[in-house]
Amino acid sequence: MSGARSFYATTAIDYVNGAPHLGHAYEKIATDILARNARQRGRDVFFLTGTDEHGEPVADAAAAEGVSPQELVDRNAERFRALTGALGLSNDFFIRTTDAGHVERVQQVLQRVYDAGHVYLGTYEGWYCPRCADFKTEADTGPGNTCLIHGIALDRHSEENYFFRLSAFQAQLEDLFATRPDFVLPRHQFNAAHAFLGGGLTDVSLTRKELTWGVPVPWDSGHVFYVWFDALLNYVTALGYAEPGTDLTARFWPATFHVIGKDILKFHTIYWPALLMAAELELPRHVWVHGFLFGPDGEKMSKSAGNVLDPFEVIDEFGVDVLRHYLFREVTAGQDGPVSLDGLRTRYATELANEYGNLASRTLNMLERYSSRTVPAVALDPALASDLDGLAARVDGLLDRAEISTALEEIWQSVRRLNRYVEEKAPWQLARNDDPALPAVLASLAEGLRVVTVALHPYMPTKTADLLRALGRPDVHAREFAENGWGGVTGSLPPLFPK
Ligand code: ME8
Repeated sequence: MSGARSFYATTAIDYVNGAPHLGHAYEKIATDILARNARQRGRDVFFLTGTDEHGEPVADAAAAEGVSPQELVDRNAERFRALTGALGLSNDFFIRTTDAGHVERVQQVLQRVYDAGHVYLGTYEGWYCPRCADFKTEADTGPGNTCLIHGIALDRHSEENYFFRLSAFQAQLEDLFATRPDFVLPRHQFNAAHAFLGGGLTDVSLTRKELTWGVPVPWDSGHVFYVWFDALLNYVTALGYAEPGTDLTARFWPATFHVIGKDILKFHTIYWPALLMAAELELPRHVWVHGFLFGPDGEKMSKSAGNVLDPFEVIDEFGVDVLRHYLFREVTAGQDGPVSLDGLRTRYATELANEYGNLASRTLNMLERYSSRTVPAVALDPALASDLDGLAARVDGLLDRAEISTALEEIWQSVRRLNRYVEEKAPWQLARNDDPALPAVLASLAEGLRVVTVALHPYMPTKTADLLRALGRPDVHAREFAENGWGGVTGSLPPLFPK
C-alpha cells in the first residue's frame, strides 16, 4: 500500500488511430495540474500518461492505410509523445501498451484472475462497435443497428470468448458505491455509474478470437485479450517497469486519481474495480470524469466529426500557457463546453494581457521606479494579508476533488483583488507625496503577486516560472503569504502576455 504522502495520477491512454486533438490535450493538462499541485504540496508524485495501441481501433486504421499495425503505432505514438512535450506535461513516464514490460505484466495479472476462477469459456453473440471497441446492448444501439456514439454500422459478432465473471462482483461494487461517495467525481458522474450498476451486471468478454492485434492469452494461444482489459491494466503495469530495476508499485499503488472522459465511465468505474477485486489489488481512490470539448459546430470534438483543433498549431501561435489557462477558464472542468480560437483570443486579451499580465508589469515597474528594484523588508498590509491568507489551502481543498476550474476562479479572484489594491492605494501618488506608507504597499503587492503566481504555477508553468524569477523568488513551493517583505532584488521582464 502506498504511503499517505504519495500521489499517483493517470490519464486515459489515447488510441493512436489518428493524430492527437485538443480533446486529448485537455485531459492531459488537467492531470498535469493535479500532479503539479501535489508536488507543490511536497507529495511523492508519479504522473502517468501514454498510448493504447491494440484492438480494432488501431488494427482497422492500419488496414485502411495499408500498413501493419506495428508501423502505424510506431509512427503515431510519437505524435502523442511529442504532444506531452508541447503541452509542458510533467509526466514521469509514457506508457505504450505494445511495450514488452506491459504485455508480460498483463499476462501475469490476467493469468492470476483466470487461476482464481473468475474466467470461463463461452460465446459472445451480439453487436459490437469497432470504433468504441465495445459490446453493445439493445439499449445503446441506434436505428438500423448503429453506434450511438460514432453513428457507424455495428458488427454482428458470434465469437468464442473467454468471459470475465463481472456479474459476480455486483454486491461488492454496490458496497463500494455505498461506502465511498467520492470514488467517482464529480457527483453527477458518480450517479451515472451507480445507475449503470443498478441495471444489473452481465459478464463481459475478456478475450477475442477473431482479432490477432493484441496481447496473447497465455492459457489459449488462439485468443488475444480484449483491448479494454489490456488498456486498463496500464495503470498498474507501468509502475512495474517505468523505472528500470525498481518496482514502484508498493510506493504508488493505489492510484489517487484516474482522469478520464465521460465516454469511458463504465470501463473505469465498473469493469476496472471489479477486475482489481478479482486480481486482489487495491482500488484507486478517485476516478475523476471530465466532459467533452465541443468544436465550433457544437459537436464533440473528434477525428470522425472532422471538427478538431490541432493543439500543436494553437501552441505555436499562442504559447502553451495561454492554451492551458484558456481551457480551464472556458470550460468548467467536469462539464461539456465549446472551444474556439476566437474564444481563446478574447480570454487572452481580457484576462491574461489586461488582468494578470498588467498586474505583473505594473508591479515590477513600480518596484523598479520607486524602490530601486528591491522589495522593502517591512511589515505587510494586514488587509491584503487577510485576503490572500489561506489561498493555497482553498486551492488544495478544491483540487482534492479535482475542481480545477473552481480553483482557478479562486486564484483569479485574488488576481482581481490585487489589481483593485493597486487602484485603491495608487502607489504613484504615495511616491509623489513621499508618503511613508509606500514601502508597505509595494512589498504587499510584490508578495501578493508572488503568492498568486505560485498558485497559478500548476496551470501556467512556463510564464509563472519566468515571473517568479523576475521577482527574485523562484521557489514554487513557498505558497503562503508572508508577514514581511523579503527584501530581495527584483528584475525586469518583457510583457508576459503582450497585447
Ligand atoms: O477511449 N473532449 O481512447 P481515446 C474531451 N484508449 N475529451 C476527449 C475528447 C473531447 N472532444 N475526445 C476524446 C480511449 N477525449 C481509450 C482509453 S484508458 C485505459 C483507454 C478523451 O483516444 C476521452 O474521453 O478515444 C478519453 O478520456 C481520452 O480522450 C482518450 O480517448
